[in-house]
Amino acid sequence: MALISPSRRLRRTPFSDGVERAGVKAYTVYNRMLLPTMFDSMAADCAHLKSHVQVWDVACERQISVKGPDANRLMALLTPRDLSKMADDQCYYVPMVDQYGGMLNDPVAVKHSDDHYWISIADSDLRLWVKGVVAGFGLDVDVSEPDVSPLAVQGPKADDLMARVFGEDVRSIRFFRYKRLSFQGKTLLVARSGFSKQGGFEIYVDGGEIGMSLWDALFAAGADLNVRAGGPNLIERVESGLLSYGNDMTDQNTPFDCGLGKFVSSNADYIGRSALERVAERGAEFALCPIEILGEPIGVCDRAWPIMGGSSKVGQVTSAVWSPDANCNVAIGMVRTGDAVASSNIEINTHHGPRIGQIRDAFWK
Ligand code: THG
Repeated sequence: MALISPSRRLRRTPFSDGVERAGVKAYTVYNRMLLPTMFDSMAADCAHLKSHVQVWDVACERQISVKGPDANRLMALLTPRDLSKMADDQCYYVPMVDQYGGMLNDPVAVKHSDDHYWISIADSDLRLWVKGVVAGFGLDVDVSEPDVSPLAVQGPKADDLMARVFGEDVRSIRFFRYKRLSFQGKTLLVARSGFSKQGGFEIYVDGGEIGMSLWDALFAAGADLNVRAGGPNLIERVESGLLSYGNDMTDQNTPFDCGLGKFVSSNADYIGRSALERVAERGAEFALCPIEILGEPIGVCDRAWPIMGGSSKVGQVTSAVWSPDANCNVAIGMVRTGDAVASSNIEINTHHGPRIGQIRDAFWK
């Protein structure tokens, strides 16, 4: 593929200078912002992530701030997940659906208080939907995109690196909880979360001006930990079964299709509830599955690859990559549940040519 033309519409981040200095090799575009995806090779970045610590510019995980007396009511309308027990220092993975039960986004919600949340969004224009819901229901909530840019610190040495910059307090942050910790006189929200299964933190950098001093401080403190710049890694993500909105699911899928049924509460009262109740009754149409693609390392999956069961299409592969650790091509695909394909071989019409695939019952560990 040719290069992407830079322009003002394609937003830089507070960390872009550091990312460039670290020798970024590839970007993708996410929420109209640059998202670095590769620094060495995909495989080398993945191996490094699994044994050391990386700093990721994930500023493109933009925050939608919802603030006002009706914030709790708004959040409850937006997601089928029950938020009634969510604490003021907690983050929740929250699928969001439209009135038909179709997935609009799969953000992380960060609760400040009953009248203030951040919605840390995946790649879709969720803010417009949120504003529409506020208008339609006549809610007293202010919706904005603040200047808040997440910087992730991921990998097995993340605790050690973070403790050097933010103090020993970081070690006691529990999974999907946060603490407010100070850096150069500013208080930043630091959560134990992130888009990898290697462990780590996300720092919500409030105010772009301090972005580069934080970036530099992390690299200065972590030299002997072999800290490097990184980004969400396709190999690690597919091995771990972390879903990518727009790739693995769209508004044509319900949370049940995506294996996110455990986040659909039967107590909650949200937009799309009756649609999802009907789906729950009759069963999901699709199932998102780990799929092994046999044969040589496969090229990138930049369009849906039809999955054939005999002469009929039974699904599609939406993410695929060679995994050096699994020693096979690992993939994620949506397969029609009515078809008895689970144990048998399937054919995948990749745009690199046809391949045999096997549906697996678990992701690669
Ligand atoms: N961090 C933050 N914002 C984000 C992402 C993130 N916004 C965009 C995108 N990533 C949203 N999607 C996901 C998908 C999975 C997870 C987080 C965000 C995730 N899942 C865990 C899992 O599947 O094991 C935990 C889910 C749970 O049990 O709560 O972490 O990464 N700020």
